Amino acid sequence: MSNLPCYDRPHVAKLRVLAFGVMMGNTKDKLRGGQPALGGWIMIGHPSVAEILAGEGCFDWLAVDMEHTSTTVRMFHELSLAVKGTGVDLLVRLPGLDPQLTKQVLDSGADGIIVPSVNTAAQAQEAVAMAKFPPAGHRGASLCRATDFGRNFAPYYREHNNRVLVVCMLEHIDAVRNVDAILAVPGIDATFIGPYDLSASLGLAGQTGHPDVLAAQQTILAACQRHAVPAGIHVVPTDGAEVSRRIAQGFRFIACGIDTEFLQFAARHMFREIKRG
Ligand code: 3PY
Ligand code: MG
Repeated sequence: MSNLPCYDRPHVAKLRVLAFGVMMGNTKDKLRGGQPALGGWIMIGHPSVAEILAGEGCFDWLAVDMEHTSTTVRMFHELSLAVKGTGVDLLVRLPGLDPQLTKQVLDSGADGIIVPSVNTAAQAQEAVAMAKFPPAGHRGASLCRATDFGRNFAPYYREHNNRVLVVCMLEHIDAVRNVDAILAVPGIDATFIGPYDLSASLGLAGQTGHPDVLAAQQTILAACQRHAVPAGIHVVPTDGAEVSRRIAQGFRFIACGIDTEFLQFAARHMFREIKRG
């Protein structure tokens, strides 16, 4: 594999131009500065997957999916070790509003949480509260890995509430209806549209390009812009041009595919080339 930074490789050159000069760095700082923060999605819970993706030097963040996989807290801990020192923020998509699991993944080294199906302001408030230490929230304090087993307790505790990333997924038509109330909740660092669940909630499961689904996405995007909360979306099939289009549309917190999709895409692409001769 090339040691060149990914932006110096031909296959990502277009992304560099269209992505407003994105450089790897701190996700939260980029979002605060109005810059796109590009991520990858980890469904295969092996540390090598995290190590390979982080080693590409392109992703601002990687999210470990604990909603739709069998990934355990112990596996997450190993994934966190695999990206240590890379500068990539490691996030967890939780299975739901789960304060216990939130404590465990943050204690193991997660830089933030992505909470699925936030449909009401009360749910958004709980999403923020479970990620933060008192008085802002109710995360418990401990001498866990995140604090370097206590050696870094005081600075970690002091800086955590400001540093932790809280992303609320808006992926149901109820969330679209309540979007202004949800976005009025302080402490949401970004929203994130799940196009599949959003389509399913409209009775259009999987029809992510249906005009009603796109209209719901647009309502969320416009509301995020009104409330100055970075809007996010999951670009599921591997498609750099679509990522660039979403950035141009105004999205800022973007998942650029999934590890499983990257594998399928590369295999299909290769066999297509072989067939073409
Ligand atoms: C969805 O499309 O519903 C998702 O959750 C994508 O992450
Ligand atoms: Mg979903």
